[in-house]
Amino acid sequence: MPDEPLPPTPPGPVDPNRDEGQGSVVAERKLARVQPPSLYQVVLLNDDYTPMEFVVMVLQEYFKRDLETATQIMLKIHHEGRGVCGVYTRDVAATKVELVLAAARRAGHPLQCIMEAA
Ligand code: TYC
Repeated sequence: MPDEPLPPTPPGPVDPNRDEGQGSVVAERKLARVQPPSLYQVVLLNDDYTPMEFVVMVLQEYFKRDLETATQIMLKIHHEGRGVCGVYTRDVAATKVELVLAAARRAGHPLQCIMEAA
């Protein structure tokens, strides 16, 4: 939970360098706030050879789209040249690109899949 507020500091002034005795450890509160991860969209590109059914299957299998949504996205790519399949953190997006390209090559299709900063 990155956005949860830190618990309140203990009451009274605390000198982090005060001598607490031999072997003691003083934990200083740091204002270390994590940034949300960068997001990437995975994009499919149109071509003249990959069958529509294969693209719909890819959208269902690798991007968890239902048949109707997958068909809509495929048709958008077909008509407009490209379409966003989903938005993910960097490693997840890169893995999806690799899996889609591997499946396309195995099936003998020239389908292109890329990722770009969202
Ligand atoms: N244009 C392809 C055809 O007519 C279908 C297609 C759609 C191919 C989307 C790739 O990313 C794609 N068979």
